[in-house]
Amino acid sequence: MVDSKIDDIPLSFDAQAPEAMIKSASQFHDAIKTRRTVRDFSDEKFPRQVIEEALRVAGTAPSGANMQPWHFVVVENPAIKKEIRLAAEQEEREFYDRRASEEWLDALAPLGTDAEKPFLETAPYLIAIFSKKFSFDDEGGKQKNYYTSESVGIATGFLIAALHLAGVATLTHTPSPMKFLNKILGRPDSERPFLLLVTGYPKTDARVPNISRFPLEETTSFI
Ligand code: IYR
Repeated sequence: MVDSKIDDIPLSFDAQAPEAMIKSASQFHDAIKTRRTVRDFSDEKFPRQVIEEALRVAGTAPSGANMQPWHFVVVENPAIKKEIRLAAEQEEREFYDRRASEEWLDALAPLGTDAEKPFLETAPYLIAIFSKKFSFDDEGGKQKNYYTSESVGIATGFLIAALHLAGVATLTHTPSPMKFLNKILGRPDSERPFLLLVTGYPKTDARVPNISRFPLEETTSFI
């Protein structure tokens, strides 16, 4: 049976004058453009509420049929972080020594990454992001989700932006395959690991590759 339509309510929307719109967009650009992927983390802790609030931001993302097909596991426990590090490094060794093509390794060479992932233990919180292929309704009925990668990708973008604005550095880490996360974190097979977000303060004097972003003209056409 098709559910009946949900009630509608008035939209809460703050319209801005054109100049204010440009200023808001530009202020957000200024705030977000300083985000860099960090690989050297300090072990300094910060309140869990920061993570909670950023996850609330992620939860506002649009999703296919509003199914909100994501699950986040925040890992603070050192023993579990260690388990994740060991499993990730095992996959990464396979990747760097065998699975990765020469072309892929060449593309990674400028970043200087390798199979060692100490940040998985150093950083105070790891956020494992899962995408849910299915959700379950109140009666336990299985419901297929749509556009899960798009939805979870957008939510992850919101999360990274919220953490950055709150002064938290992140690393989007994708050991491949990541199935070990289901086992270590006790998540069901209906959930697929999407990525592992490493969060914390950067180490003092952390350095990042000297890279730049494409200018708008290169990525965008106006017709
Ligand atoms: N997952 C590996 C390899 C890696 C792949 C890409 I694409 C990157 O931008 C960075 C790393 C690793 O984490 O080392």
